[in-house]
Amino acid sequence: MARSKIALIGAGQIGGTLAHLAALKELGDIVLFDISEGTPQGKALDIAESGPSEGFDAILKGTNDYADIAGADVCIVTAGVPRKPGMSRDDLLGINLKVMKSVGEGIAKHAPNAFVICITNPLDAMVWALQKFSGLPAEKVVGMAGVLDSARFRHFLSVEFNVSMKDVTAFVLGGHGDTMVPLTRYSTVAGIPLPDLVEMGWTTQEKLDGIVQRTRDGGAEIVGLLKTGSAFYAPATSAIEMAEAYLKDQKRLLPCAAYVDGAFGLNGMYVGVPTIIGAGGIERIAAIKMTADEQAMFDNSVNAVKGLVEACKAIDPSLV
Ligand code: A3D
Repeated sequence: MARSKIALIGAGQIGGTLAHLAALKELGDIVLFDISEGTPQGKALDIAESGPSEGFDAILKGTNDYADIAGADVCIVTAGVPRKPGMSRDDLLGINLKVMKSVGEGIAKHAPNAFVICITNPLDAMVWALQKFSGLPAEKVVGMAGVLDSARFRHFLSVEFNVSMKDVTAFVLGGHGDTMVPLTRYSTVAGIPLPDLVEMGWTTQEKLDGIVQRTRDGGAEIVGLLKTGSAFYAPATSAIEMAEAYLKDQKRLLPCAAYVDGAFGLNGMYVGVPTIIGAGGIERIAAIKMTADEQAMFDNSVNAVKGLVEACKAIDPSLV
């Protein structure tokens, strides 16, 4: 059977890390695309030269020509600009919307059957625009955010409880911004929900509230430390988890920015919800029950995403 083909649109910090991880995991052959001349070629060659030591079999190619992504099974989009200290994700909207137009057209022309994972911020609005610009089926275009936000939450919780990260599950839903919704009731240590762990005296409500807030600010914390850009190792790892779920038909239940039409009372919009990812792309949305408080937080987040989508429509009236 031929190897899968993974196209990475954007060969910056996340794009390069994605290429490295995809090669190490032998997910397929890899094409790195970028408008910057030399960057994708240099990164592809550098990673290919790590192959003999690592012992992976993957062909890596760097390119500035969309024709090279032809037939890709998965496209992961990081093209655009990241945040600098003092910027919110929403400040990136105008410039990255233009980038989504060219990327959407490139994918539609050369890789229309791909499963497309968008990472470019502001995430929920950019994945919505990318689906519109590409015209690909909504179940094949998805945004990566919930896996990362949940991983951050899981990491902080595993440190707080001094337990293996493997045993911590967590759910962060809603838009990928300050209004994201870490759901403590659905987050557990090996099945024990966080509110029970508070009752058991493993932590206090105050500490848990602090961890929830640190999760919401997780991206900004890294931006503040790096000063030159935003996180890239964990974002790349999260997108690879999603790509692998698709390529291997794993039917993983992962929180992703998916097109929701009907569930959660939403009428056709992208926002972070629990999804099943398998060979069909987004195969199912898990419409979990929320308490009135959780629903209010989720609605607040949904409204923030709607505002960004309206801002996109105002900039580009072709988006309806
Ligand atoms: P960076 O290292 O700057 O890489 C972006 C790359 O995009 C650069 O190499 C650019 O040359 C390239 N690029 C710009 N315009 C185009 C274009 N029209 N076509 C193709 N390539 C282009 O950024 P990064 O890799 O650190 O981050 C990429 C994006 O991911 C940013 O928008 C970040 O805000 C976003 N991001 C999202 C998350 C989420 O959890 C959703 C996390 C971290 C970063």
